[in-house]
Amino acid sequence: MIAWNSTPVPELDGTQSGISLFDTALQESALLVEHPERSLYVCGITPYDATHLGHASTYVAFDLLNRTWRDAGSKVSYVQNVTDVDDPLLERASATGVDWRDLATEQIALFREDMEALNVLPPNRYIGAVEAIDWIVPVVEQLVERGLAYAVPGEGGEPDGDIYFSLDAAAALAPDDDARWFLGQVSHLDGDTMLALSAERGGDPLRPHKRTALDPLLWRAARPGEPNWPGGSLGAGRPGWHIECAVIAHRFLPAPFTVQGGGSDLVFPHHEMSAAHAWAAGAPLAEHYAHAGMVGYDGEKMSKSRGNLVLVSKLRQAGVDPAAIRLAILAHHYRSDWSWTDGVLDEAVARLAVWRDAARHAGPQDVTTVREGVRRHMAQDLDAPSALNFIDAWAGSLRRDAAATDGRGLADVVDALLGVRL
Ligand code: 5CA
Ligand code: ZN
Repeated sequence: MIAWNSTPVPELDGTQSGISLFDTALQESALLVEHPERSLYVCGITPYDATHLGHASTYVAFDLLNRTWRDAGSKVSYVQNVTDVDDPLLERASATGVDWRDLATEQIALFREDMEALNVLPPNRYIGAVEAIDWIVPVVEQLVERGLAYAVPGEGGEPDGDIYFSLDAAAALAPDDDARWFLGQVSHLDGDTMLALSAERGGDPLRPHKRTALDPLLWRAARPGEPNWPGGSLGAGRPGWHIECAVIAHRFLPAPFTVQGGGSDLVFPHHEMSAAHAWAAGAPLAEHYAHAGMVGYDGEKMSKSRGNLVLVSKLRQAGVDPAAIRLAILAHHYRSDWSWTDGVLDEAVARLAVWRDAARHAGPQDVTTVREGVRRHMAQDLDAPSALNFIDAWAGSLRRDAAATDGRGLADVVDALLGVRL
């Protein structure tokens, strides 16, 4: 699948160093060891709805990590998926009477435009679930052969042959291996919370005949009216959600890769189960797990059913400068949960105007001061709000009689490190 266009990142003097990042699995900030190569997998969209501010905020968060690594001189391999076949997409398509493929194609196109407008650097590989089916099937077949996955009989008119992953079998693999996976490794949740979240987020803990309630689906046998693909010894069907990301990540990135990213709604079950699948299939998933906070609207969860989605494409159509949208997102720490309001956008518009004006009066010393100040804050768990405050303070104390410049030096710093175009 084609990603979106990349805008060249301005080259800056000096380098970033000593980057720390909060790791969900470790439950504390981890100092990332210096390395010339970094690898990142961020869970992509399920394309049944246009990009809302929550999605945008998650991709901007990991774009900051990408930019910070590049600023440290590392080469970054970045992979993102698109869940272009899954229950929510099929349900939305049939509810609105459109072909699921057309719905996905339309929403992916809009997402690309939104990402480009927000100056989010594209992944090196942008891979759809449908494209990945031929790679997923042999992995699931191998799990079945090794007794790590099993078929569940259908009931009440459902077909036989849905394949589930055995969490108990995976947890029992190589118990002496320090890098082994165990349930709760990523999320650290208790059993009741896991059961509740599994039911809420695409799992089926109540399905009869599973070995344990949390066992996730690896392969869904073909049903009438649902798309399906050949599955070799599994029979026709389509892949489960967690195996999609585990297989795509390991096909294109080292095992383990540096950071698995996504919104905090993916900690459990998605990243817990992807980590389990990867481990059972042969290698740990990621060295670190990082999660962006959830964005709501005026204090409520942003959701289609509440009718309160703030769409990036709608804001752009209304003439809002995408740099202001990005700046509004950056005013909140990537790990915090926050709410979009009109006030948040107004503040960002005002801040952008102040910065643009100040940039034209920035001399070489100002460029160095801002570059090093922003670098210092970004190295500490991508602390963009503090970086923004630092630039505000610099702009506020700038001598207005300073000779005017073309503003590029300062604009390059803000673009390279924060992705905001002045
Ligand atoms: N396709 C799967 C991931 S493999 C998926 O979760 N798709 S999604 O379209 O629902 O979400 C896309 C990304 O946006 C995910 O990383 C998700 O964690 C993040 N996300 C979804 N809603 C919000 C929100 N309200 N605030 C912040 N991030 C969000
Ligand atoms: Zn994913």
